[in-house]
Amino acid sequence: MASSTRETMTMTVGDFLLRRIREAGIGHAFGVPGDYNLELLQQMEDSGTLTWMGTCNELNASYAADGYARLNGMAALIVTNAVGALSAINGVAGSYAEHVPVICVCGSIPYKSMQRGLGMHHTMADGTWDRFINAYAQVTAAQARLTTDNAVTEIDRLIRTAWHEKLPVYMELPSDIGYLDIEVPAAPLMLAEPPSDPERLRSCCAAIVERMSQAKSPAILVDLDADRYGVAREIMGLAEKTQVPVAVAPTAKAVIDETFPHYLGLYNGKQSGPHVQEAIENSDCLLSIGYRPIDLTTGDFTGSLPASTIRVGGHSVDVGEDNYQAVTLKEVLLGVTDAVPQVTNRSTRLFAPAQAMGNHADGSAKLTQAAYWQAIQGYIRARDVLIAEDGTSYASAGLQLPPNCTFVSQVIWGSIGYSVGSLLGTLTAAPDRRHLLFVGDGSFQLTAQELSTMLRHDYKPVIFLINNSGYTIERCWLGKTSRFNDVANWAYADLPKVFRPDTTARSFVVKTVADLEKALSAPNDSLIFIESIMDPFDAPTNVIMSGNNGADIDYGPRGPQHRGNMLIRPTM
Ligand SMILES: Cc1ncc(C[n+]2csc(CCOP(=O)(O)OP(=O)(O)O)c2C)c(N)n1
Ligand SMILES: [Mg+2]
Repeated sequence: MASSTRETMTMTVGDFLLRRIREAGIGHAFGVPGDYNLELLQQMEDSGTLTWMGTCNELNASYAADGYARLNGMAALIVTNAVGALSAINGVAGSYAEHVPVICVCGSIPYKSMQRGLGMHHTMADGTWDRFINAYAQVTAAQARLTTDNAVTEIDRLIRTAWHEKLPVYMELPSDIGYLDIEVPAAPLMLAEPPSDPERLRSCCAAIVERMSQAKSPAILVDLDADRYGVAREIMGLAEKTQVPVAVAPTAKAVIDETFPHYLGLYNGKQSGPHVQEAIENSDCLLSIGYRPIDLTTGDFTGSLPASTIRVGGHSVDVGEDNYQAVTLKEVLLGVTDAVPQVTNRSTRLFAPAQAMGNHADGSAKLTQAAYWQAIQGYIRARDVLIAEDGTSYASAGLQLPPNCTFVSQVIWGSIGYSVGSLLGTLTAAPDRRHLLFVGDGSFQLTAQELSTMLRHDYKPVIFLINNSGYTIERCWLGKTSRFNDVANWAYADLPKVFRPDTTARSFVVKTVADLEKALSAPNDSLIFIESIMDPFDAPTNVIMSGNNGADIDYGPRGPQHRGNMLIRPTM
């Protein structure tokens, strides 16, 4: 029987919180237990509301939650007071930068201790309790300390804020109230965009349609909000009807199907293909969706959008002097598509699709970055989930992806080690898809333990690890031969066996093209770990260029990069 919205029921604070998280479409929670959250974890285990995904540390849990949310829409992270919360804060800040809605629940010190001023462990022992919620105020969209009185309103407010803003939120659950009964709504949480203001929507769509209909060279530029607000299909519908080319920022790779006939490619200032830069920067009607330029997505500030760009955000639009509030991204796209005249005579395919990869020369030759990416291009299948780490592994952004692939990377926040934790999250969110991780030795060392959690759950990703004896991307920036860019050499491919002695994982150490081809032919019936040995000074040209430019931006004209042989330079 459908319950009216007024009906209430009795439930504990903790059970209600878990119920609401489940109703938000989240099936798992990542984190590490601690005495201040154990009672909540016990409620989770007793009720079976969520599946617990214990991780080796909270930083990895925060990355896993981020990866999970990118595929699932939202995620939950459960940590303990201060020590857990602060370990997770880097990952949560990354979720903020990258617009990923993660609900962080921190089991905190009991109210009794706050009221009596008792010194507690996991605090500064000075009777304070506000420091960590204040720290989280810097990196989340909303925060609350739950009470039996505010739990019903605050839990819903925070979950709705995360969903609506596509940003993380933080709530503290003092450990002595989680099992107290409160009256809660019987009706489930409904997450839905409020409809746009009808007049603003009409006027906004009319203004965009007018501009588009008059334009000679309209184009669309897509950033990651298109993914977070789930409007890729609507964008492609508009592009199809108007035959308008669509480029994506590096932060939105694969959000638009790369085989879509109107797909142009990645827009990254001067580092874009010339046809992409031309189509975007000289467009007389550019529609940008959630665009947020930074150094790494503008070819180091070598590109700029036309002044007349129409800027469409999640809930507002700028067209020339006019600003439209209370218009949702999806309704704007649908409204424009509906009203805009159909176009049939614009040239449809604006660039030649990539050539099929030919056979490279000598199978016994030492593996190079060029040969590596060429071989991997042939390995990618439709529906793969690719997770790309910072470093030379980010060259995976240059792969041409077949339909329905997902590309996960932390282009803006760029915290190395992210990809390994994130992979645990993507695997958990989409267990029926194939997941490929591209990571370097240096980055892997930050979060390597999470491989054990993947093996524990019998996950079967393919892990491509480049062992180039250190931080090659940093050598392109500064310190080509400096000791600070070296790392310890691990037996990476042996780790599955270390982390799970009875593992059936297939491990390969690859030194030549032929070795790599053999590893790539292994069946995907188990975790595959491919460690590729490469030269420390071998890097894709765009990684080298980006590092060289980055050094000039970071250190200026008097910087040490100008001394001889201080950084890897392109070999022309
Ligand atoms: C948490 C964090 N610490 C430091 C950095 C700086 N950093 C960016 S890339 C990188 C090196 C990556 O090395 P590796 O993963 O081995 O990649 P490759 O050698 O293939 O370039 C470092 C140290 C960072 N981005 N994040
Ligand atoms: Mg490396």
